[in-house]
Amino acid sequence: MLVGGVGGARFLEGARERFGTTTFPPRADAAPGDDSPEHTVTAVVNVGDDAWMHGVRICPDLDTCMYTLGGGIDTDRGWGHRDETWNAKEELAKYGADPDWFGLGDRDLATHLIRTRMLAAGYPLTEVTAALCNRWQPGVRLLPATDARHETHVVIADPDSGDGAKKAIHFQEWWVRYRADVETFGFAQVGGGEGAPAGGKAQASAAAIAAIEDADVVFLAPSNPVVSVGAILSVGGIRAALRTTRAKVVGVSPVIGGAPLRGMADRCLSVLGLETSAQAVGEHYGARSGNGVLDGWLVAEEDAGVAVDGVAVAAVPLLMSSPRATAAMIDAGLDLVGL
Ligand code: FO1
Repeated sequence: MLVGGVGGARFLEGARERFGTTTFPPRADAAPGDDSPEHTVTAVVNVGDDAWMHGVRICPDLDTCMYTLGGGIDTDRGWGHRDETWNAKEELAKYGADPDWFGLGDRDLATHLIRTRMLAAGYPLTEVTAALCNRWQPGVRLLPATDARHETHVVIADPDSGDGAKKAIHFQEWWVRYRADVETFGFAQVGGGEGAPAGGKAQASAAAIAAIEDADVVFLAPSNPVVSVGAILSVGGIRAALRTTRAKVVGVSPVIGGAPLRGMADRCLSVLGLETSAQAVGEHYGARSGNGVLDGWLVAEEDAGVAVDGVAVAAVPLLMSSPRATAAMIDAGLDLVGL
């Protein structure tokens, strides 16, 4: 499953419901050939939202998936801990420490401190994530798409300059501080550095590539097609793995009847000059028989009639109103590609 944050976490709850719990990280005492489950669920998670703030490394989509599946998410916000407090955030603001617009919760801070300490000790993000999941027991494998930096930055008209100068800001500033309500010209992945070949762009982790290559089926969750799924597809090696895996690849439309379910997919699509429709997103992902990544495309019943060259399309209920409802969507995807 290629997933982003809130929508991705909800999709994973359905996958866990449908395929059963995957022990992750694997129990150290697992007896060889133990009664391992018939299926395992692996999520390749977007790291484009990740950011350094106040000296700690924050991984919003990995944390949203981990907290949601581990039962610790704040369900109203869709991100961060429930029962959260904001003392550190308030104290930082009193020191005038930037940024003061990001919701850094006290409980959440512990996750970032552990992650930052482990990264500083040289552990790759894949291993840091497994260590954090030891506590949360999400019931699916959570893998960052890459261990390298691959942040989404956004080119906007600089609100502080009168002459329409442009500047690049981090996705979190665009999303949280400006709510995307600023003239936006494009997205860029800022990456490479540690974990990437010398100065090159971020490469997918071996675990993420293996998860795609060894899969029976791959789903693109109904996450933001630009800054979540798109940011995963832009990691070196991911598209190639999707195009060569023996697994069938099924996408789930994040747009129902011309409107995105949550988040700002419409805003992101318009930046790329794409229409906010199940048709446009399906064509954007494209068919594996062409130069795209899809074998199947699930659209909502409101979008029946959508056709994408080279891609099998089915119109089914797409509201992830419960894990059972999402599991039914997954079954529809399996049927669509003959599994
Ligand atoms: N989203 C917000 O809209 N406002 C916030 O203050 C905020 C803080 C935050 C802290 C930790 C975290 O893991 C996620 C957080 N998010 C917040 C969500 C974050 O911006 C995600 O990148 C988006 O939801 C897109 O997935």
